[in-house]
Amino acid sequence: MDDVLSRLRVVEAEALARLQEAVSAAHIDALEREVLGNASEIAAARRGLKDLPDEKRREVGRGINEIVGRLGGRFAERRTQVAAAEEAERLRRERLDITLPGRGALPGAAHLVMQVLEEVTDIFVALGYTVADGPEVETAFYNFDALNTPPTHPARLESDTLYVEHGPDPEGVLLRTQTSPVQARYMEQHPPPVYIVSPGRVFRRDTMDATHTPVFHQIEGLAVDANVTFADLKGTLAHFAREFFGPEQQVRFLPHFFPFTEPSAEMHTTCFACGGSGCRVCGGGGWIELLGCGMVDPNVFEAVGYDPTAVSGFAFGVGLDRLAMIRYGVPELRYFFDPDLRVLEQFR
Ligand code: 2NL
Repeated sequence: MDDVLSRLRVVEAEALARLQEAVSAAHIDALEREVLGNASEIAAARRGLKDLPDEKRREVGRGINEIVGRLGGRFAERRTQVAAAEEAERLRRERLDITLPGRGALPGAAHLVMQVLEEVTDIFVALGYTVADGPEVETAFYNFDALNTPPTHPARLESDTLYVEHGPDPEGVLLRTQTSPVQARYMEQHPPPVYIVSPGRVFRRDTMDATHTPVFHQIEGLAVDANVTFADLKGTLAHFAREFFGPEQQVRFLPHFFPFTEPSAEMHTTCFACGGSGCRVCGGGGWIELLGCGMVDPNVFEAVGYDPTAVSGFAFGVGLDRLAMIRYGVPELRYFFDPDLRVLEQFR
């Protein structure tokens, strides 16, 4: 019966050799079932013990136990090794090289119209003006009535103004067509003196073409104080033209009409491209129309609760999209509303 144990030692040696080759927990489990499970030679030898004489049974039994004990130890050892190797492999596979430079977001930039908006705002802030803000959805009162624009004025037609369905009056609520309502609200809330600019988005019912978009941007300014004169208007707006286009700028004022100012004027400035001799930028005339302006109509002061005999003021409005087009030679207003990076990237 010695041959039982010598056979099992061969089984043990083979099992240990194959255990060395096992490279996964699954391999080891399968090998363990094969070598130590119910169908194994070792299990069969155990079952055969009962047929051996006492003396022999003890000897072979001890031998089997030793073999099974050694194998158990080696299986446990190998399991630890394989688990460590699997963990090392997982760490290698999942390794992140945090020393690689990141992909980094591309630096963005303010839209060109917003750059111009801020630049113009800053020119007036430097003169002591305050920036005022207000709603884009307005009432007809602040957008028109308070600004001396009569109910019959063509600007109020549905063909020109975008109305919002809200409340009983179909023409009571609208998208502001200018930022003047901000200034009317401001005067209502603050006693004079007032020195404010109101930059922002405005809306008109225009079909889009090279020079019209239903959404555009404007900055308006308002100065109200005792004894503000047209001379103050001219000095302030000439300063603006020189700050924005350069110190050599000349300006001229041409009579015009706005409902909210009297007298009213258009301000032109000498062409920054040709200096006034005439070129493609100014259309050959040497002058560029920059803005509309005038002395605040007394009716506007009445509407906001100011005493028109105690104060006077000037106001102006500049189209910012147009200003950006002129200065940067953008041929189409529509480019400003196009997310084309070839346009936007030029103005970082
Ligand atoms: C233009 C003309 C203008 C004003 C806007 C104004 C505001 C108040 C009172 C009086 Cl609260 N006037 N704003 C005055 C004259 C012209 O804008 O062509 N804008 C693009």
